[in-house]
Amino acid sequence: MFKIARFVGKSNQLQNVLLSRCLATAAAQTKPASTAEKTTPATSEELSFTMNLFRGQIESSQVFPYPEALTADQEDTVKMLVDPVQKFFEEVNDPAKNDTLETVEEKSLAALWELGAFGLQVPTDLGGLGLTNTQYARLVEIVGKHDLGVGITLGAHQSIGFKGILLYGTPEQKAKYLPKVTTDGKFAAFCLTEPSSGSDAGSIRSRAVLSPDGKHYILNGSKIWISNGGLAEIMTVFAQTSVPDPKTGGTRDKVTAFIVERSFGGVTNGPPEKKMGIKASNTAEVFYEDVKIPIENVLGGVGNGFKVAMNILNNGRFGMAACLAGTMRACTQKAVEFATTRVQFGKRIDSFEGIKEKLARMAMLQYVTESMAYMISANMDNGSKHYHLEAAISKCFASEAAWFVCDEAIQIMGGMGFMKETGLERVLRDLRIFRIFEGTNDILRLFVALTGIQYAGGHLKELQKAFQNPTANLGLIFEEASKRVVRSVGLSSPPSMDHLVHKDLVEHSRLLAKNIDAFGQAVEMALIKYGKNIVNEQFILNRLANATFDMYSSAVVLSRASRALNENLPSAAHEKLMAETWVFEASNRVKSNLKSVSKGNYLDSFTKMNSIGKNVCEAGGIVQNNPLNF
Ligand code: MYA
Repeated sequence: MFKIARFVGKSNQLQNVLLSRCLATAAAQTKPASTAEKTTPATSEELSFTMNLFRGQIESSQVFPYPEALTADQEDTVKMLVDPVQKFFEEVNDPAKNDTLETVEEKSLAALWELGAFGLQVPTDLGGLGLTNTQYARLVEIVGKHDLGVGITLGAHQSIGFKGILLYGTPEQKAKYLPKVTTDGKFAAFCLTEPSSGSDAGSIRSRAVLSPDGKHYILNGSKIWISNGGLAEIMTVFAQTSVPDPKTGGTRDKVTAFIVERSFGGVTNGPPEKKMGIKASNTAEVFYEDVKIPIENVLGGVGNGFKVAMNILNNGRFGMAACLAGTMRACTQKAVEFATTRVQFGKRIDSFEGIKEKLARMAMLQYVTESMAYMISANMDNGSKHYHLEAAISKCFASEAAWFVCDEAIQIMGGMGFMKETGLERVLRDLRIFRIFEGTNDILRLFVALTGIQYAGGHLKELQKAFQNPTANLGLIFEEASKRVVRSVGLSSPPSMDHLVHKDLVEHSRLLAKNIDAFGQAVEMALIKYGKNIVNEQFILNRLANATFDMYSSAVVLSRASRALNENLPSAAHEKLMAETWVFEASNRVKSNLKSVSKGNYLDSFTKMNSIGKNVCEAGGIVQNNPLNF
């Protein structure tokens, strides 16, 4: 997995030579200069904040200032929708009943179709509400506040089920299918995962073979754990197809995406799966037996299916953060209602510091998640193509934050929190899957780290190339060499973010700037040390990924709190407190993660954990007997 290795620098030796030459050249030619204002734009078109962290650079355009996303008209439209959606959840839908029945009640589904909730982003001329990502986020937040089972039914349908048609469909495909999934009551599903292919999405075995007359593909295979799999009439299905291989002159397998109608025949499904949570949503196995798919139903081009699948997932991930920001709002509200009325030891329990700390952490995690969700949706609305790493971070962050927040809400409520009638046990069960589906958080951490490292490796390669023709590349070599000399004599200062944040947050922005500088150096050292083998160093990669989560989240909240202060919002002082506290703690976590990827005793403990894991596997479980030895 992760063939990214091929992009990373060629050999350790080569890079060492390169760097020492850099130093020698610079020492001979320049005196130390400050890098304080260094915010060099990315050398490629890459505008992602997170991607540039891997080069130790601040690419601020997508983060500062906090993006304004809605025009006045768009704001009015979404405001008109907020009330009916809220009312639906308060008056029509019963999440506890849906959970017990293990299905969304018919009256709720009917009301959701009536509201247009199944086609939120479908263009209005095709029957949808034509919402932007930000408008969608605002409504999805309400869904997350009330019923995650309904959320998955809606999300599996439009966030991934027919998203491919929106993103890659031809005008004919859009005209034919989008009205069906928006106004005609036909459910959609995204069919990727197979029994032998979960995280390794490229290894699917379902196969579509072109018919001899070239008019159809014949699809055979099966998919598991498909959300809406038992309901869907329209499916985005991924299968291997044989494509010409220009390298060999023969053919090779590549994934292609297809729009499959149940009505084509040969499509069946298993019974609804019995699950821990999101029971109200339908999850089923789907089987394809000699399904005849017209060639017009190829989506996004033959052989492009892997990219189609990845980009559908990339495009929908911010929705999870928006949804879970709503869930965290609801959990926090429940905990606060309890804490501010419950008396123990003669005092309301919200007066105890232990409870205050819990509530503070819950509030900060909600703030970070919400800020990320709306920042990413705004960037997407503003036409950004550089949000994939941020979307992956938001998915991981939101799913872990929501789990923590719900768990702490239960803890604050004590025995009451554990009772079914409180409603939090259902939310906790529902939340568990969010760390697993749409790309496990473990895989997405590796995706973030390796994609960033590939980008940093690209920079080292540019330098290698520059050395092949130094006279033509003096500028690049000189800049890089100066940076290294300055660093080596301890005179460097991190790139400045002072001008990006409100003056009251400058001090905290400097903590982040220092982190970014140190992170860039740590990535470079890791590349030099491990070369292309970095892809196998998952202890290191996970810690680098965690550091990016902390740096991106810090930048996001500094940006949002700066906006609150600049606009003098009623919550500005509170937002400032949250941003300062978050950045301070996040900065310490970054330092600790960076220490652990370079210091011998940490690395030694990774080696030991490697052995412990191996021993446990070899023993088939826990290795030692209990202390009684029987
Ligand atoms: S659906 C099932 C979800 N499944 C997954 O997410 C699978 C996870 N696996 C992967 O993502 C990939 O297999 C990984 C790559 C990442 C492991 N964007 O050699 P490679 C490019 C763009 O590294 P592999 C579900 O759960 C890469 O650059 N491009 O690939 C439903 C390279 O390109 P090139 C990407 O080692 C749940 C090429 O692909 C990406 O095989 C229901 C090959 O790369 C990417 N991300 O593995 C949820 N990754 O060749 C309901 C790779 O050009 C929704 N590439 O260099 C709920 C919503 C919320 C509620 C809403 C309420 C309304």
